[in-house]
Amino acid sequence: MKTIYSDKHRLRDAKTELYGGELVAPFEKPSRADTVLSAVKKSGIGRVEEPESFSLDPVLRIHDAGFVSFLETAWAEWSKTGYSGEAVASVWPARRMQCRAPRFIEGKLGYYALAAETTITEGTWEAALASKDVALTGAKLLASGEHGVFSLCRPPGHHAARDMFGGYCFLNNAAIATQYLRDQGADRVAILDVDFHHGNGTQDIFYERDDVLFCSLHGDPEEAFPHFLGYADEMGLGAGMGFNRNYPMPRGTPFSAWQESLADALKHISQFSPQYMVVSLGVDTFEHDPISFFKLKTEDYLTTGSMIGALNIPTLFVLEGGYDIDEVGINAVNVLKGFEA
Ligand code: Q9C
Ligand code: ZN
Repeated sequence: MKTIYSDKHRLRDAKTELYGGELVAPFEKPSRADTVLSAVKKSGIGRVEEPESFSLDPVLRIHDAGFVSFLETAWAEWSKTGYSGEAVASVWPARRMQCRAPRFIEGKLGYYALAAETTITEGTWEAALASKDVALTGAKLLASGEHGVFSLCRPPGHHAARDMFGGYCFLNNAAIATQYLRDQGADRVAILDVDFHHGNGTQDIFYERDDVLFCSLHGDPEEAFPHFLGYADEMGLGAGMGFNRNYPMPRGTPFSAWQESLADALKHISQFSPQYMVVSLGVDTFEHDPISFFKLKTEDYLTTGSMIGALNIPTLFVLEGGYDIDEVGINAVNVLKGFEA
């Protein structure tokens, strides 16, 4: 299987994340991609290729134009205010307030942010653009006949909605790749999100559609980020009713239980008979992940990959989370190896 990778991910190198009331060094950092890339190279699963550059058109099929231009100019607008920290939201259009984007950057940040842990820094936009190129290049290879491709995306994407960033995400790489596959002529695409966190952005983007089935396995939003979406009763809306499936699971969930949710999601995906599957591949389900609470072990990722592979659907793997930097590479690669076996 080919891996698509760009060094431009390094341009996303924030110094701060709001965590537990402190500004800490971000969990989502450049070394994550280094670890995954070196595990890919060591495994011998296939070549590593540079992405092609795509225009903003496939981004604008998913994201709001005002949001895209906000991301493009946010750092420049923030830095000219004279603030010395990184650009960060601190005020929101909360209940019963006006939900419209004001002129000043501080207000725009609150309007377009869904959470406060994720700052915008110099280079963030360029890295996000490269990350979507990594996803789109993978999708293009899939459309031209590859059976499996790994898009080593960084920054991740599944928390980003049509007009919101946060949870370390700016552009929704998996959603952009999915829409691209639809636009290349596929009638049905399934998205399987196995990141520890609910893929709120992806769910929201496709919630009223019956051409994209979204299934997400994640920490129960009662206890886990993003807290305000990801419940089991969110099944889709209008034409999309029945095309959204959530599998929230409690603290301490081991692979034996997680695997049952995976099997159920895969059963529904198989019944949907998609031409392509996009896997939002987060490995923050790992037992030693520093910000999550599932108990998957390294060998479980092989089983996960082989269960996904058993569907025999052309599949794009898009990297999302996974923060225990010693193991994130081997765990992600184990999914790919299991898929190919
Ligand atoms: N106490 C992804 O995995 N903060 N994003 C969690 C935990 C945000 C995760 C706080 C986690 C975002 C792509
Ligand atoms: Zn995650």
